Amino acid sequence: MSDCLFCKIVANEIPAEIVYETGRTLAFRDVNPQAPTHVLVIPKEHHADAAALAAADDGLADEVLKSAHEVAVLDGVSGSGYRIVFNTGAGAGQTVFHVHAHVLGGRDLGWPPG
Ligand code: DGP
Repeated sequence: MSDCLFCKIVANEIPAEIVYETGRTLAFRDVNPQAPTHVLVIPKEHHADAAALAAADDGLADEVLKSAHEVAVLDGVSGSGYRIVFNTGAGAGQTVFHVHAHVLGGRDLGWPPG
């Protein structure tokens, strides 16, 4: 999508600190980190939110989840515990409508989240 921020990151039109990539996914550091590890994992293909990604039903959601875990391993937080969050819909705080998993770790993570 031409007006999508994260599609522009996939297309290399906007810079990002990329930490992991597969054929169909990309992981890059959040510009406004909320934890020592705060990485966004996206499918390169545009889907607006987690519901749309799930509906695609072609294994892409699995690949995003596997990439999120791989990011936690690469960043050294898989042993201490980490959180994978999909804000889904404006009411849940989603501001960029290209589905993304937040991978958060490296500090104590409270529950419930705000
Ligand atoms: P959400 O609120 O769940 O839609 O999260 C969107 C996240 O995207 C937010 O944590 C900040 C991050 N973000 C917004 N613009 C950019 C950008 O241009 N580059 C990067 N790396 N992250 C961005």
